[in-house]
Amino acid sequence: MSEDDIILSELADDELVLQMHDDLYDGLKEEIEEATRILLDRGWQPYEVLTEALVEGMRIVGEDFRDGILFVPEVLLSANAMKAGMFILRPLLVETGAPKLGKMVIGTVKGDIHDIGKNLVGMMMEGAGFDVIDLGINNPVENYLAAIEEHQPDIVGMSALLTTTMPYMKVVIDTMKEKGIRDDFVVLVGGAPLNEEFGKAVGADAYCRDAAVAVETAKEYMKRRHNQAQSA
Ligand code: B1M
Repeated sequence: MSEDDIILSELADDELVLQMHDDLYDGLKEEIEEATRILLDRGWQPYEVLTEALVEGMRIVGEDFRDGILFVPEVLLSANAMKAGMFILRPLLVETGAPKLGKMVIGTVKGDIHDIGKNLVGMMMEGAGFDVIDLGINNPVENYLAAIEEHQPDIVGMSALLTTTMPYMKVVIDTMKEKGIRDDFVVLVGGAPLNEEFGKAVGADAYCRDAAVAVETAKEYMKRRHNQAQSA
């Protein structure tokens, strides 16, 4: 060990979080795992570690990716480091013992391989008491239809991170309309380039800015469905 080596466990919380942003930027998986565990041991809530250390770190990566300072191979390493941190947090976020609220099918749309945000939404939804069927990435409309048929979810969730793939959400919703099943499900959409207006334009029930909003929105719609069923 050289004199310059940083001992993560000796850093104060705020320094450690900044160090995690650097380590995520540098794609240092083991350091991210170690620091994630340290923050948890210090009593941080899993959601705080997720948002303040990991998601914020990835936001910084995204800026330099956009500006041509980082390239795909480097960002892939960052993504792997982030996933390693999320892997540690997952059981803590998922196993809350919340009562079952409903079922969601979620996937990233065709042409798009970004899955970190979608995975995060899945975890948070599970933590809130939803059964989640994760279709993974690059899903053509047929995959959504097959999963709808097989699992009969309450909610269909779609994720897109590219301006070139987000219009595909309309393909899925239009196909659901053609088949006469659109109104049987709550359709929620999300992903960095989307906004409220886009969600309305493609015919989704709601656009969800982040995973926490997705959970709140899903709960709200489940409450409405429950009330409708009772008054029918
Ligand atoms: Co990509 N990429 N990428 N990338 N990548 C973006 C999206 C980009 C904005 C970067 C940039 O230029 N600043 C840009 C898109 C530009 C655009 O379309 N206008 C971009 C590009 C261009 C590309 C490639 C085309 C690059 C290339 O090949 N030249 C290529 C495309 C590949 C493809 O999909 N076909 C590509 C590839 C990659 C990697 C493979 C290297 C890697 C993905 C690894 C992986 O996911 N396994 C990657 C990454 C990591 C990013 C950035 C840096 C980070 C994305 C991320 O994970 N964020 C991203 C920059 C950015 O977004 N600022 C970028 C963290 C995550 C927690 O946030 O995904 O937004 P997010 O999810 C949030 C919300 O959006 C929301 O909740 C989540 C949690 O709070 N949400 C939902 C997301 N999905 C939801 C679904 C819901 C509800 C809410 O359903 C109900």
